[in-house]
Amino acid sequence: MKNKNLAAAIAVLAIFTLILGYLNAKDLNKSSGETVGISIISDGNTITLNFEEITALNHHEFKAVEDTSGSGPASRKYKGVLLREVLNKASIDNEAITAASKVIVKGLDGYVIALSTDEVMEGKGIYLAFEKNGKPLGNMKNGGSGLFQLIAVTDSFSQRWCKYVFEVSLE
Ligand SMILES: Nc1nc2c(c(=O)[nH]1)N[C@H]1C(S)=C(S)[C@@H](COP(=O)(O)O)O[C@H]1N2
Ligand SMILES: [Mo]
Repeated sequence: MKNKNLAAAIAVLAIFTLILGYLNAKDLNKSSGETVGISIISDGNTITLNFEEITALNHHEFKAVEDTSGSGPASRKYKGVLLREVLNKASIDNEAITAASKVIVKGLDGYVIALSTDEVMEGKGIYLAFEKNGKPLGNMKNGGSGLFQLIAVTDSFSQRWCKYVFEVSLE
């Protein structure tokens, strides 16, 4: 009887260890500068879409002027999906987007930007990009700006072009 209890206790502890290890590994992934997808938060619900689910949406090619600290302003060709369509994919319909007051986008390094729901609904101009000049954006770890970078096409100093996006929330 005693042995049985002991075996059960060990089994429970082993399962806890596995769960904690798994959660820790997920966090490690984040702090190492790699994202696997984006968490979409609305009304207290979180839906995580992975890279494949996001890039399976309609692709849009667009040109935008990138202005970084390293290079001056330069026109680049991007490929991405509309942020609105990503929200729709996460079961947030246009009505729910319009009812919110703003959309907050967060990058792994703590950078946070805000968009108005009007901008998001407009149907052009607010993208989650994943390719620049035909190449993947890369990630924070390898000196890139992805896997996804939020691009607000009309921002003249790239100030809201949030790199390393891991979370989008409606507020
Ligand atoms: N995640 C993240 N995105 C960001 C920033 C940042 O610090 N972190 N800086 C913004 C600013 S102010 C500019 S001009 C562009 C280019 O910044 P970079 O020169 O640091 O690449 O990215 C924007 N997006
Ligand atoms: Mo900037």
